[in-house]
Amino acid sequence: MSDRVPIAAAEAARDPEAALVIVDVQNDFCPGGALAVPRGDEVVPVLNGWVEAFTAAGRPVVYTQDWHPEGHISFRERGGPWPVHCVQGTRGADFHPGLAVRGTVFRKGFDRDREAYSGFDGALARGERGVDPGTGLAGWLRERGVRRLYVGGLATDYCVRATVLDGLAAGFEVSVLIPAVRAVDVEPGDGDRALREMQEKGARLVG
Ligand code: VGL
Ligand code: ZN
Repeated sequence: MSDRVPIAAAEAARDPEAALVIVDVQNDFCPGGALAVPRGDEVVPVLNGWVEAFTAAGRPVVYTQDWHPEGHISFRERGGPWPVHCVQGTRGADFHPGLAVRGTVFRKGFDRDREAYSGFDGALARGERGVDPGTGLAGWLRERGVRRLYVGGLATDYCVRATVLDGLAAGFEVSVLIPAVRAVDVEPGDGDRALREMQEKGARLVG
């Protein structure tokens, strides 16, 4: 963990209506993982600075976690686009070991027959393996007076995109932390196109 908080993070954390949302910084999305995002691990030190700033200021920090059962509909064995990844309780589903995890976890994609890229489709993590399906992200944030979200993580063109667009649709002001996101880029340019789309729909690109 860096001992110096980047000034932008400290400034954002002074906003009493801000929260930090860290999307899917999990082993399977980092180099060596089952669905590795190129240079995905580079977001870790950047995000740790933001976690430090938000924690110090007493602002909420939320982590989303891709959390699939075996045989999930998104897996190739079921005709989906992805290799088996982020299976509940496996090392691949764990957060990157270098990530400072000091906040509240929302899990998503736990329904075997439904894809869920967005953190807003998630549910509050409960215990080692479970979720509390009654507690979703939007309500949890509103209960804490949050109106502005700072979002980083993996991957720009899938779960970051979906979380940002749902956050905007739910009425939050959303800033995307450009140094803290990386794309899968199944097709070259997917990540850049996703960022442009987020911006067109009202997100602010920062950093
Ligand atoms: C993601 C593909 C499949 C993501 C999750 O976190 O962006 N991408 N599952
Ligand atoms: Zn997934």
